[in-house]
Amino acid sequence: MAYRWKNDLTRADATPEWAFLNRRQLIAGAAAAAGITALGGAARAAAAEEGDLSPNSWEEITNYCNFYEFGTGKTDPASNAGAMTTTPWQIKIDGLVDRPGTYDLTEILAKMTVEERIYRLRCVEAWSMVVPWSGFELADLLDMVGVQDGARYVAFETLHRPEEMPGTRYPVLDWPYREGLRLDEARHPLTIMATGLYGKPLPNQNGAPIRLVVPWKYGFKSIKSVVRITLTDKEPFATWNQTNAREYGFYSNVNPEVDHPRWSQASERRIGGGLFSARQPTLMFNGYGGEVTSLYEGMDLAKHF
Ligand SMILES: Nc1nc2c(c(=O)[nH]1)N[C@H]1C(S)=C(S)[C@@H](COP(=O)(O)O)O[C@H]1N2
Ligand SMILES: [Mo]
Repeated sequence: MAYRWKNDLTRADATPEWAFLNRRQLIAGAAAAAGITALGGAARAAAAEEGDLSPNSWEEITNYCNFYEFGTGKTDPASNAGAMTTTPWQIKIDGLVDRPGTYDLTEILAKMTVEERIYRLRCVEAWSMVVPWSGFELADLLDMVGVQDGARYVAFETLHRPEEMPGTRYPVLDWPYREGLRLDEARHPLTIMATGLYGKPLPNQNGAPIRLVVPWKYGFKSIKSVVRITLTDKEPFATWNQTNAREYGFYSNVNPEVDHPRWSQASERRIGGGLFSARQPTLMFNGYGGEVTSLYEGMDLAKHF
């Protein structure tokens, strides 16, 4: 696997995961030795910045999840997702593509470049994490199947297997979970299909064996355990958008200036913040504005939220 970081958190470039861990241990050790209150302004600022740069722990990322197919509680996916069979895994790719078909994941992975990306994840519920994914660019998969001229959107579908997914026995959502992106969003180099976490295969509760990750959008756009990808000329069905269009837009770009009807989106609670766990300001496009603002030129982002 190639280790390469691109368009991720500042200063994180080319720094392997274990370097973060070591640096965090060093800071924790220094704080303990000096006594918390002895932390000067500079050290505190450095530690706060470190907090922003450090990925959340494996335990945090794999135990605090949203995956309603396994229940609506944050720890339900960790408890229940073990029942999901993920091998073999096939993805049906259809619609406006030159080479539609049902592809084995192993066949896809043989052709993709898997690399590590440390991304912020901002849930629409106003909590956030930093996650060291491994995955490949969705654009490469789209090139593999050949996108036809008329295609404007990409639709995604999660596995729907009630016998392994207890949450889908209840009409909480209109199963299967579905999501969609505009084609230019899907082709953006920040958009990946993730297959791993901390260099290990993706745990079931995080969307094994393959899930979408779109770091500048609210977490629910990053659909898990994908079994179908369809190229279309129309805006596709998106589960949360269809469930409540007033509260969840099709775009759902992270935007601190557009509040959810029931809560503010101006700040977020970083999971596992510990000592420095004060709410932190939410960044426009989750901090990826430099890369993605141009995708939305001329659009009213309060209207197309
Ligand atoms: N199929 C499916 N995908 C899903 C969800 C879900 O319930 N079902 N939850 C979404 C939400 S709300 C978030 S915040 C992220 C959470 O990803 P994580 O649990 O790996 O952190 O997954 C998204 N993908
Ligand atoms: Mo979410």
